[in-house]
Amino acid sequence: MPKPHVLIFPYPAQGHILPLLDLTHQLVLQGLSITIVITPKTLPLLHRLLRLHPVAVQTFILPFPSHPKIPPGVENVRELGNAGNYSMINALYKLQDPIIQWFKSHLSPPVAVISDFFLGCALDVSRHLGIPRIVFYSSGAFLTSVNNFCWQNFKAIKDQTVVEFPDIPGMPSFKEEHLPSIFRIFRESDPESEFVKDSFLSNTVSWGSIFNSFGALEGPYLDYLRSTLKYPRVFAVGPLSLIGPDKGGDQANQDPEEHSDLFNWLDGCPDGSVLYVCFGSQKLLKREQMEALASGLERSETRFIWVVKPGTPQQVGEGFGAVPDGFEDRVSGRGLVMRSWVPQVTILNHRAVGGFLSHCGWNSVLEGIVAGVMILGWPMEADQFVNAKLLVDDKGVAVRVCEGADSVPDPEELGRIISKSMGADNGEKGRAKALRDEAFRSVSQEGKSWTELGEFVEAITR
Ligand code: BUP
Repeated sequence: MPKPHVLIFPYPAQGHILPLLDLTHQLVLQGLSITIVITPKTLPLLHRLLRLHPVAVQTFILPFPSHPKIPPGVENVRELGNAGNYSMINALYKLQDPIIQWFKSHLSPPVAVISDFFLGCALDVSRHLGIPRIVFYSSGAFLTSVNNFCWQNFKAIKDQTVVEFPDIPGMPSFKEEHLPSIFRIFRESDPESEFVKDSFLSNTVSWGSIFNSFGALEGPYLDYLRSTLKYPRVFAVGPLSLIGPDKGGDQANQDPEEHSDLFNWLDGCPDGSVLYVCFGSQKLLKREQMEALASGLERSETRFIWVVKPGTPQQVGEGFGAVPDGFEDRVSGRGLVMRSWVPQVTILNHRAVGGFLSHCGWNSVLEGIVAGVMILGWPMEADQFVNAKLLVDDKGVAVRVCEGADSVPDPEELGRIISKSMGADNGEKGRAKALRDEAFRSVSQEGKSWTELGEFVEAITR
């Protein structure tokens, strides 16, 4: 008998795709055959998965559809910035016709489609084809609860400066500027916005939902979604990096020799003494922020690794990512500035790392949790304020050090917070370790994430 066939439709942002590939790997191990819809420039991200599963995973490569706001040759969000999400969602909607034609001519067509939560348009495809659509959330249930409420009540909350969530048990209120950016842009009456709103609302009426999260992290919010979505089929199967092909996401592509200096240095540091500083793959700090952070790190007298991504020539010209002159000499021996892509997961799991100063992107959040390190949060945009609220106010595994994409922290205060939280055996550190243990328990054979993954596979192949 042929294996049940599932279609996967990812969104072209690295943070969305990598966890979906981790999930795909598991679905193959559980007996499914997979086709991934992909555009040419995104294909390289799939190479490792295709090497591991040359037969069970196929690709359906489609040319990236033209869009007036997306320059030719651009096929991912990184090159467009967060503001490009609307155009990207709109452009990808045009892929539905070739998908429908492909499905109709397939000898063993898919029994279900799993698509990213930014691609609600896949609901139209699935209805047309008479198969279930499952929403894949590379993010969490806390964020989704906030998002769903905002999209469903956008008229009522349109002019509010503080938004309350009376229906969501335990949910704190949010300042308007801390709502997810994808929703906030919507209120600026972009002509593409109606379509994006419909796309997000499609998620609330799809057949089922899969979250890269786990019960011990977001139990009440997962339950809330089970009780409010049209269909209560909500499966929390994370952290997916722990069940992905190499238990560490993209790290397998790294050459261990490439960062030998960094790891030699870490090997010589005492346990838990190093702060790892990284703001994700997209954000570059402006000159004033770089100066304040450098000064804060210097004053903290704490060991650190600071990842500073190289900017474009224009960004460099404008001072983005500029490490202050003399800084590296002054902190020599105590701190490292890294100007290349580093193996974040491996660093976070080194025994010498005791804290993570992060922008609170969901992948970084989960990687920090899995490593059991306390997070020092500086949320800047997108979903990061919401994620930080979950970590700081709900779970107590993080400390907030600054907020906002343009904010410049007070160096003295920053240094004091870093030094205090890294130095003390505080509650955040203990709770972070307990949450790490829960994460590992979830993906063990008796754990909830593992069980829910099995339930999902059974439900779509029944
Ligand atoms: Br920079 C950097 N090494 O040097 P988030 C990042 N990463 O492994 P973002 C490295 O990129 P979105 C580096 O481990 C994490 O998996 C890191 O994802 C990895 O933030 C990922 O945290 C960063 O979700 O993505 O990049 O802002 O906007 O999609 O959330």
